[in-house]
Amino acid sequence: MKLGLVTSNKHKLEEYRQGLERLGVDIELLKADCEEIQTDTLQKVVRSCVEQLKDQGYRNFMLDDSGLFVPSLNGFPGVYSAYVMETIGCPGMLRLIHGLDRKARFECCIGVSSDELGDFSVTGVSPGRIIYEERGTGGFGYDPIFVPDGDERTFAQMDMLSKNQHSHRGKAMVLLAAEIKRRMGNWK
Ligand code: ITT
Repeated sequence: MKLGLVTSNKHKLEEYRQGLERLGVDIELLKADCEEIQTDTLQKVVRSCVEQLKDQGYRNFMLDDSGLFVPSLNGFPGVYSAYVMETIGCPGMLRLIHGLDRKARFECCIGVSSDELGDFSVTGVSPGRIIYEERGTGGFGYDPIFVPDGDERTFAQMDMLSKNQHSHRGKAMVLLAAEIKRRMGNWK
């Protein structure tokens, strides 16, 4: 099965290829644009993008919207994670959380629109904490400051296979594979 991945982020493309190709899903980059609406959940952003792309005539594609949610900041940056990364980055996040509880979670909502499978979305969550300084050089975005529960390494200190085993995106891919199987009956 082939799905186009709509993203401007080459790291996401690599993570999806690593996670999904061994499950029999071929991922190719699909260059398309949707306007990310300002709303309160990743799921609403994803639904809106899927609809916009379908209106533009695209078919058989997937995309994700992801974010870092910090309960002691009332869930911020959450749906504003891209803006916060562009403006203050990891150093700014470390300043924002200074003196507060460091519990955090990453969420990844994947939206799919497929002739064979129909339209659906799945959401993966990775609970963890924000550490005190940046560690590691791998990955992207908030990876150097986030340690998932059950590990001592940041995502930026993991290879892609380990990140996919712990991450919000990796967990969303497991749910995606289960949903594909459910919708296709005989799909391995
Ligand atoms: P798209 O073109 O796919 O939207 P993006 O990088 O803008 O690429 P998101 O909107 O999903 O992706 O991500 C919102 C922010 O959260 C952005 O600053 C990312 O760098 C960050 N982010 C998303 N996934 C992440 C991950 O796995 N590890 C670290 N940071 C991540």
